[in-house]
Amino acid sequence: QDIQVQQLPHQHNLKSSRCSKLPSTLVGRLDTDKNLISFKQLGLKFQHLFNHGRLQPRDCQALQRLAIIIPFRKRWSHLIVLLNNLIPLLSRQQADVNFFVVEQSSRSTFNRGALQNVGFLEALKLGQFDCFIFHDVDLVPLNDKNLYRCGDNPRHFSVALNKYSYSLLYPGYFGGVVGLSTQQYRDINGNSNLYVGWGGEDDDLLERILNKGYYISRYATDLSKYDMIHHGMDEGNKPNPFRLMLLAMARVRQEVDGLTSIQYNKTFTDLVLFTLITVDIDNEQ
Ligand code: GDU
Repeated sequence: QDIQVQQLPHQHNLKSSRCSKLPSTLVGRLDTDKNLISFKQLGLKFQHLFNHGRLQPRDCQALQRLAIIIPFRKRWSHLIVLLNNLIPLLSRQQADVNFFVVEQSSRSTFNRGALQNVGFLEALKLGQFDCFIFHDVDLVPLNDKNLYRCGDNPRHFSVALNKYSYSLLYPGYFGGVVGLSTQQYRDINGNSNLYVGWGGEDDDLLERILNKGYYISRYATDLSKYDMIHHGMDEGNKPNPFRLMLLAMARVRQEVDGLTSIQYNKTFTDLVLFTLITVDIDNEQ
């Protein structure tokens, strides 16, 4: 059942000049703040930067309007650490952002690709976004010159993870944190909805991108470092035994499996720093 949600306001005051491509507020290399504060403290710490759930630069007009989509279930402590680090970083980048936490209800096996599709479709009902950044909840960027913006091709941001000694897992790795413009994500028909459980959906996304004639871009490794917050295997997200079989047919299914075919029910909760979209996914579609 849909709950009526207020449209997000457009730019709340007209700012004369465009923000700089490389703001002077950037500091470069960062350490992760792993302190576990409460959501209330988080809200109090950052609410002055937000207007109706939207983080915006004060004195200039941002270059792009971003939606950050976080696929989510039962990782509240990770979400706190992520927001506590990402909000000040994006503020220094002079980004214009709304955060959408897309939470899968506990009834079905986790489906990261489908959650990302829901985030994209629902965000666009609430505002006009140029750039979508799909962001795992446990990855914290370690350099604020890792600019959260979309380009002519889809971008892979999380290239070098502490877990893998800051080297790329494999050349075609496209998991973790990725950015696609609204047009790019539409062109590829989003993610596949068919990867139920852990693994494969990120490789499928790359297949869809390449099949539509795009390449992937990456920043230099030094800028693309992330801390992965330690976690074990989650309940309801076992490795998907069908993932390689699905991947073999990724390009064949692309037109009929994705944004155009997803079925779900959702509810919204508007919070100070993000919109929580709780979703029932039909994994049998
Ligand atoms: N997630 C939850 N709750 C869960 C399971 C997953 O919130 O119960 C979300 C989180 O955002 C999490 C993301 O899904 O960060 C990815 O899940 P995992 O962290 O369990 O997976 P990995 O750490 O192995 O991540 C890698 C890539 C992911 C994705 C995944 C395969 O970094 O982008 O491709 O493999 O599904």
